[in-house]
Amino acid sequence: MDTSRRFKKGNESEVLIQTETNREVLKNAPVENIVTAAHRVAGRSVEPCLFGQGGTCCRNCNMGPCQIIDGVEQMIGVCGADASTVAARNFARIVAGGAASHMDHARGVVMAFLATAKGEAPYEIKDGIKLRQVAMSIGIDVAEKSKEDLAIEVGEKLMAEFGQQEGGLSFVKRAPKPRQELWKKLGIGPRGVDREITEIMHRTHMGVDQHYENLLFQAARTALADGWGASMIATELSDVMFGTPVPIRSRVDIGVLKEDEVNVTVHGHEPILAEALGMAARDPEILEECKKVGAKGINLAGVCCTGNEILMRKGFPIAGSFIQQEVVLATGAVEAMVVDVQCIMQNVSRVAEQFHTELITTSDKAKIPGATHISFDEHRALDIAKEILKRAIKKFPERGKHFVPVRSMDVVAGFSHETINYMLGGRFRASYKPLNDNIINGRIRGVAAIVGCDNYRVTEEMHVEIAKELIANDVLVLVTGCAATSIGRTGLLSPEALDQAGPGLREVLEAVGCPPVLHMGSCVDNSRILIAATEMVRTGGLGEDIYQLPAVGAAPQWMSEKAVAIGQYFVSSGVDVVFGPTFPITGSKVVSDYCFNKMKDVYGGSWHLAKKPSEFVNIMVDTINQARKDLGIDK
Ligand code: XCC
Ligand code: SF4
Repeated sequence: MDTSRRFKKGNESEVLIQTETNREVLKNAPVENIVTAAHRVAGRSVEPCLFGQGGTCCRNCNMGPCQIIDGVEQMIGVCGADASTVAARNFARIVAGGAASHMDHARGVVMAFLATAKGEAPYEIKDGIKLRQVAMSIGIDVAEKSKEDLAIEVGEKLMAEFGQQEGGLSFVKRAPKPRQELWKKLGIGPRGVDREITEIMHRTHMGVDQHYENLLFQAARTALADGWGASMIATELSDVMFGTPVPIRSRVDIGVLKEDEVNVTVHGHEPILAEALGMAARDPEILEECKKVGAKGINLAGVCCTGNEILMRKGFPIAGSFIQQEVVLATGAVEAMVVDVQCIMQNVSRVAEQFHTELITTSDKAKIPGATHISFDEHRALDIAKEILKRAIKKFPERGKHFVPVRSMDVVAGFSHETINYMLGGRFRASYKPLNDNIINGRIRGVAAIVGCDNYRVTEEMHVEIAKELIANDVLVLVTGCAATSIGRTGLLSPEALDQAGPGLREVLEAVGCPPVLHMGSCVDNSRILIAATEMVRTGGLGEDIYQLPAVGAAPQWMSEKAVAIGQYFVSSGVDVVFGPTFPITGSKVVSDYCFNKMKDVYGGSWHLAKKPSEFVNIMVDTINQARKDLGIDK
């Protein structure tokens, strides 16, 4: 909804704050004049630039910036670039930005994994079974190898794929055979994790690749290097190191902050720092320090995807999603916000300054003025985590007036692909067969993933409305990222919400005690959905390739470049994906037609654009119905 457009500068009464909890906190915050992104959206006197929004502003060289108007001859670029070239170039760079984030995240995970396997970091190889499965899936002989030796071999093999120049990525070989053949035929099999990004930056430089389709193929190749490469590496090795998620109860929303404990929020993405903080929070030395200041302990709560990582694996609560990061601090009850990388708004620093809260940056890649920087190194993870917590403990006596809302909601998270396999497949024979059977017999119509960010420019609770409609229509809903948190706030991640599901879905899930919406983790964990989809294909009865599955994805409030990279790897894997309310190629008719229609012929799945929840639901349900019809299972 474009409500943001109506706001005049400084008209505070028209600031639309999203979520009940955010409104409650900001109304009762102990400090007046807390400014959040919602206020800045309202206060902007200029509307978003239409060229930027539609993807037709080019500033790739200094003859520009050139604003292109599709179809107007005098409004092509100085170099002659037309709307399709500029939109495709910009789109490719968005994918590159998003994919690079996941690649660097994955690199960090592999480095910590190797340090762990060598006994140089305070973590352990928790899931030996998954380690063996991962090793075998990438062609490593597991016989007679110690857990540590095997882990070193796996870590080194995957690490080498970052800088690899030729050949394919190991995990790509997990995809259904016809899919791999299609990628080969199209020439878009990723050659190395990092190489594809460099090539996008090169090809989008002034005067290089000027064919939109060729550019979009490279964007697809880079996205695949993310989904079937970086993100999958991050998820799989994090599971091996920190434990594969199993169903776990916890709570989400700002009310998880505690009156009598030192509140430490951990915000960003990489699980490595958060896991160390989790370990340190239980350390006797730290608990002793807490006692000295009159606190009962450390309350570690997540924000954004770090939250999803430690919720899934350890059951730590989530204090807030992306649109709650400033508001969490506005309670005045947070001693420290510890951040690593991605999705951290610079303004958290200003809000922290209004309280006793210390903002601590930990990645040398991500510093913020006003924050304390403590460089994190996995080799000394526990010592650093303790140092951070001690600083937070020192702040506890300084906590002044504060307001913690009572709001928080029960959730059950931890639906890794292994868990789904096990829960829906039965205790004795884990398999996707029962899920496939229930899709074939129509109790479950299909599967829909709602992923990605929440966003200050979208004021409707899109995720929630879409999820409710889908489960009522017997569609199994999978969620990740901030979409998962925002849906969690409304109770849909709890088995009690099953009464909102349609009769078929309800019958299947009630029998196994699952909630109607399954939390599959953080944004890199979208790779779990790729594996689950592949398993459904392999199990049989639903076609030979992913594009045939009655499955669909959506990111209705996307904000970050990562969401676009994720969307593109789903599309290139054969899944129809719905984004909105805007999409950064609409300034070019040719590229729009290519992404929204022709990609369907190329990949079996394409992009779709929707604005309202009902439009999302219609496209998603139609996609599922069409797939059922094509499979001949629609009775
Ligand atoms: Fe960031 Fe991942 Fe988006 Fe949330 S969903 S706003 S990317 S934290 Ni990933
Ligand atoms: Fe303009 Fe072409 Fe330079 Fe882009 S590359 S800024 S379209 S002249």
